[in-house]
Amino acid sequence: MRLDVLTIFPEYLEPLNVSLVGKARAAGRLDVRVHDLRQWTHDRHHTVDDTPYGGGPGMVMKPEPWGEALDDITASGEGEPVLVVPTPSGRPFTQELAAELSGKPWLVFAPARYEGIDRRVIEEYRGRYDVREISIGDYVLAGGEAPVLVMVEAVARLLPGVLGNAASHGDDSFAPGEMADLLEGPVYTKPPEWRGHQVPDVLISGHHGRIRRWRRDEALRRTALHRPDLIERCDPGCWDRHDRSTLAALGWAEGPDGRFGRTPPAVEE
Ligand code: 6GU
Repeated sequence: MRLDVLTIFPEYLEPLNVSLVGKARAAGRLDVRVHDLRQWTHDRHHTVDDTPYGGGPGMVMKPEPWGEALDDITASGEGEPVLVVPTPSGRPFTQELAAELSGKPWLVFAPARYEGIDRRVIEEYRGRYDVREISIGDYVLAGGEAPVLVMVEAVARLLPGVLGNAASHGDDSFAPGEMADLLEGPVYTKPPEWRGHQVPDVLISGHHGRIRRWRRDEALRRTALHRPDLIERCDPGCWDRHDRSTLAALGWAEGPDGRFGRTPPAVEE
């Protein structure tokens, strides 16, 4: 997979040389190219921003450097890239979207600073490429570089051969499978006792069926506590009999449609 990142802070992308992504690059599975947007400016001050039309606070990134840079970068490869524009007003980045992007041969990231990029840049490339405006969560960052790091890590670990053990992402929170739609529960390693804290007996029991059940119960408890919206959103097919009794014991009420809710369903008069 080829990844290009176009930014005014190339040094912000240094973490792409480290750990999982760094190793994927070294192994030749990822071709990452970071570009300094200011290379595509022509004035002495390498200006990339200007005041907003219509007034208001902050500055807006000028269209010309982005246009010239994106034209050069996209002309330098084969086929059409997916253009990823990180923005808090984009659609949410999810595991599903990470998986979709991991199947693309070429991603070009365009992280902005200031109040964002002149809208005409998105309009221009919408006509030519698959353009995705993506947000990594409901909070506001000062620029799109940290979101690029987040998205690249989520995508890179899904590439074949990047994560050492293929089973490692099977039980990820948000990955499909037996634990689909549940957060991951706690994990333990040796020693069996540490500062008076014990590893749960069931994990040492060797009863694989009971271990799986316990892990699922823990995942359910944690999801109910931290992400009740995920429990409510699950269709009735998510839950087996044991899950239903676990949820009931956690104070959840089963509605007539088999979905669970935090409060008892309203009763018809
Ligand atoms: Cl992608 N960019 C910025 N600046 N802030 C964000 C974001 C992106 N996602 C959440 N907050």
